[in-house]
Amino acid sequence: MSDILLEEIFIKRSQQKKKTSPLNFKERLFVLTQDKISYYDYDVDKMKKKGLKGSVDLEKIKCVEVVQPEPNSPKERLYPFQIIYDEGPLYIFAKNEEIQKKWIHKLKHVVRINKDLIQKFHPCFWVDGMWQCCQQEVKQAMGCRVLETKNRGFAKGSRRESRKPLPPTPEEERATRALPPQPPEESGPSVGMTVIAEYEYTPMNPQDLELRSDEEYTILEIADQHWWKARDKYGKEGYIPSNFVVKARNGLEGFDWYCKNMNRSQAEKLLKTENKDGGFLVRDSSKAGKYTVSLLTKAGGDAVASCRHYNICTTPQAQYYLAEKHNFSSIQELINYHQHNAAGMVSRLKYIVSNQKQNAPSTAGLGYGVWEIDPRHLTFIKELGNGQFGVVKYGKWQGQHDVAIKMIKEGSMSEDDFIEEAKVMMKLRHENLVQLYGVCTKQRPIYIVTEFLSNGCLLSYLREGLKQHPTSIQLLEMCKDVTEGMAYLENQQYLHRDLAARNCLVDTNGTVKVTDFGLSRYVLDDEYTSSAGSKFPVRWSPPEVLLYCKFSSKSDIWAFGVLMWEVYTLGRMPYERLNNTEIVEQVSRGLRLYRPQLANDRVYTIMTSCWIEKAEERPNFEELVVTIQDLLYDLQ
Ligand code: 4IP
Ligand code: ZN
Repeated sequence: MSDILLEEIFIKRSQQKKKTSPLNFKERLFVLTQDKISYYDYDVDKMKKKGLKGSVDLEKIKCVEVVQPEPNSPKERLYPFQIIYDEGPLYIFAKNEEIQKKWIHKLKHVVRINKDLIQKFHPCFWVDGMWQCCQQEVKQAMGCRVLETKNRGFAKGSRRESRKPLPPTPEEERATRALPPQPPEESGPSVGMTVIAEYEYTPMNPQDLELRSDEEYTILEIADQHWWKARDKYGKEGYIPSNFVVKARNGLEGFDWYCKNMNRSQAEKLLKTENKDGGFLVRDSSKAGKYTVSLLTKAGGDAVASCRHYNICTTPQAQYYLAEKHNFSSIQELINYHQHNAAGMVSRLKYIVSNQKQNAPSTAGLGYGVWEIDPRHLTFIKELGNGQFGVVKYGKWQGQHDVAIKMIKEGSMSEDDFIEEAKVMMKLRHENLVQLYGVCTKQRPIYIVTEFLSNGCLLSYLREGLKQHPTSIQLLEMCKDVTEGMAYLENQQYLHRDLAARNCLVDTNGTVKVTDFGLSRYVLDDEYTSSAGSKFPVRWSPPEVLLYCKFSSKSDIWAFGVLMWEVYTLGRMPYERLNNTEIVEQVSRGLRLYRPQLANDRVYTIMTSCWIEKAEERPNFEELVVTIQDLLYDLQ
């Protein structure tokens, strides 16, 4: 018998497998194991499990989701969820929201490797031959709502099956076609769309348009993914960086307290920097589509401040509330109320903390269509260090934009090849990649101009830069940042070839960004490029690279495993006691890095999955993002 993962008494609605089956609700003991969810008759007085009533094989499950309770439900049926499998939905009612969430989360986790997961479900019950949500009358009709969180996941060490939803059966197609058109799903940018500026943008070129934060703009042209042509409210037109604006979507973008894309540890960091009692912000929760209020308190006059995080909960009637049930129909009303009333929280929300204005993201290049930079527009402020290609300096572009400038030592790089490649690199843009702004190629030495990150290189940051002992969430978030940037590169089919903590940088918020991707191809130094060379990253390389120079996205994965080990050892040197020759020999014979003290088993399992001998059995970055996200979710 396999181990019990969860056990709970729930109310279950009869599944009415036959048209004549009664509709009734029975209390059953539910038991979740690795391969089944089973329900039993239960003797309440003796608290004893009796006969097995039914079960569902986990591999048959296609979806697990909440259900909107029916209007006027009795209080024991306020927290329903559904397990959809080939027989239809199995409706189960939890006692409270916490148990409901716990089971849904666990079930989603165990079924995420299933191959028939669906992307659409019915948010309401099937009652009397009709879906209450969409009035469809076919029980098998395709769901009318898209899942908030995508069904994605993977099985470690095994090949992942296709995640695509099954094509609809003819019956499902017929059923959906008879319906009125569905509300449009989340769509990409389009001409004519109205956006709101999240950041100020001062034109860097005559063709650019100034952005004033919180103002609306109309999109006129999307010829380039990073630079859109837009019109402001005065009718002025020009190019804007697409990542400075957001589609008016959840209606929160205009509020100073809303910090989109901010995670828990960044929020804590920002609140602690401001260090004001009652300082707060609203951020996206790690659960998609949800929001969290992060609040700093110096309760009891303590000098040491601490942060509290409150999830914004929703009632079945789509009302919002925080700690106690004071319900509001919008998040802004809820925040407004709690700015005046603590109502269950450690304090009221006294002081808005926002980073929107100070930290605008990087643009793809310095203005539309510009990649050759005039060196006269650069000022050099201080030396940051000495890299593979020579000196790196911190400076300003046009006297105001922070930049890092790599001055390429002559003879260290195959420059013509690199200059060609720079045009491709300029188009790579992701929050977790250090942005290439442009190059100065008309003089020698040539310069590479990139985004500047104030906290420097991740390796030194791990060794000396962390002010306090890092929390497990912080460490994992650093790793997650890297996987997100790398998943983007992987998606663009771009290899890094030298991923390591020394090739990542840390910004003011503690966000980690990957840098120097693909650059190793232009290095003119045999010690660095040949796997037998003294500068070759042997400690970050898998056996197939060490033995046959076979680079692939899976060799980047191996390197990521080593980087993760560097994070969890706070910057130790991998295989400290061995020299390069010994490493080649021992790693090909199966030696692996040990489990760092700060890494628990789940974290170490991720590392070791990156070091599977057979490259094709290692996960890819997108899968790692999901695994790490799940782990983070469990930690919060
Ligand atoms: C039964 O009603 C019970 O509700 C069953 O639940 C249910 O089986 C039957 O549905 C339903 O007819 P009576 O007790 O009035 O006979 P349990 O097995 O927990 O006792 P499910 O399938 O929901 O387990 P049908 O559709 O199987 O008949
Ligand atoms: Zn429906």
